[in-house]
Amino acid sequence: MRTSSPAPVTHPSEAAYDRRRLSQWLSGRARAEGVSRRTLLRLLGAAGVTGAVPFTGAGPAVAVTAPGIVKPLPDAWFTVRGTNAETRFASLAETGYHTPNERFFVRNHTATPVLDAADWTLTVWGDGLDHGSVEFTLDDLKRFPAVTRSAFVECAGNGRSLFTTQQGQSVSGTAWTLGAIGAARWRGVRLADVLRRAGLGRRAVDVMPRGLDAEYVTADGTNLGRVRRPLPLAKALDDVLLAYEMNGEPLPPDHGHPVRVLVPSWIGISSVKWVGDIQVSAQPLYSPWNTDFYRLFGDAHPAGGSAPLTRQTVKSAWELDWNAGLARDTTHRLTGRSWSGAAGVVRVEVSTDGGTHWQPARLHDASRRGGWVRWSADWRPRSPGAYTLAARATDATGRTQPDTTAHNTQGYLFDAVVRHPVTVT
Ligand SMILES: Nc1nc2c(c(=O)[nH]1)N[C@H]1C(S)=C(S)[C@@H](COP(=O)(O)O)O[C@H]1N2
Ligand SMILES: [Mo]
Repeated sequence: MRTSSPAPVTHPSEAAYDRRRLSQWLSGRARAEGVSRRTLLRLLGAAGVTGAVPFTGAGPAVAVTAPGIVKPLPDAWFTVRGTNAETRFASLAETGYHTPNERFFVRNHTATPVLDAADWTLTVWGDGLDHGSVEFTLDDLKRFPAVTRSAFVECAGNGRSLFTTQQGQSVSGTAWTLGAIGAARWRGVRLADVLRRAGLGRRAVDVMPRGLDAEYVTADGTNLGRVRRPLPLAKALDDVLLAYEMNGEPLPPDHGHPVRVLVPSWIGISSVKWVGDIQVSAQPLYSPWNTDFYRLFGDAHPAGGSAPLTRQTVKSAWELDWNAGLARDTTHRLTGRSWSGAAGVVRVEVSTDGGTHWQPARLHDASRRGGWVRWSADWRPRSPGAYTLAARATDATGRTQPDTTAHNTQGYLFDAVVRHPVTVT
């Protein structure tokens, strides 16, 4: 037997309690007067929490944190926006089709709860079941056939700031540019299989997953309860997963550990993280997330709002910083990505003169619903000055990005062609 210095002894239940206590701190349910945030984050790391998300980047050593996000947020990869972290789209040029877990954007209403998979259970309940509620552990879920699916998760508010910067309109909500999206390989089980095992009844119409993160209190002090949003049964039985792996790793804390809902092609709020229970109802269900939020309100929309939002729109983004500098008389291979929630992207056109002339971009991925397409175009600018790049995608349903998006007060589903400024020197 090899000798080594003795490992520190920690009783397992003590370690579990410490993780739970730290997670309570993360979600604002613990008092820590006199202890710095840095200290507590270090404790989280020591408890094996950030260890699940190894920091392997070429980014700078300085990692920023956002309130309640566990993983490091290096400035080269993220812009912190309140409790959220936006991926810098330009930095995706260094990544392949799938977005590495450590670079994936985070949208948290409150804070990441650090949950122990061994303690976690999923309760399926409600009057849409034939025989009362049923509880599943993670091991129970893993006994169902596993399914792997590649899909993007995109916030409904992705691109929101462009309503203001490009259209001069005011909107409420997090001022994302275009980086509130990432694509990953998700592995898990079909929600349909779990619902059927739980005794799904013929009268069920809606299914509402709910997160285990803290209750969400709005800026004006209204407690909306835990994050939850109903799904129509037809969608729940179609292609929805209960995912426990992301890009081949257990789900990281910030992305829903141990289990999240994954609703391909639909707005991000549908993909409830840290799911703890799912209500199966014989009556339609409502929550703030399908009534006051995630409908289109404003002059261009029905009084009282549109129907609840489901699929994402079509968008394109350049893998370039805003106001990037490019040398003249040099051929630049410019790259970007386009995607749509309705169908795969089949055509991308690009312009280097603000949309006067267009040429087709080369597409580097197959057109696939729920995924994006990487593209490139070569450009050799001849004279210095300010230029406006633009990219316009069309999906297999024929939907093309318009020049402007009709305003809605909460700035959802921006789909207009984005005018991206660059400077040639
Ligand atoms: N429980 C819970 N689930 C959630 C959220 C949340 O705050 N709590 N945010 C939602 C929103 S608005 C989006 S856009 C996606 C973001 O997923 P990500 O943080 O893994 O990128 O998660 C959704 N699921
Ligand atoms: Mo979102």
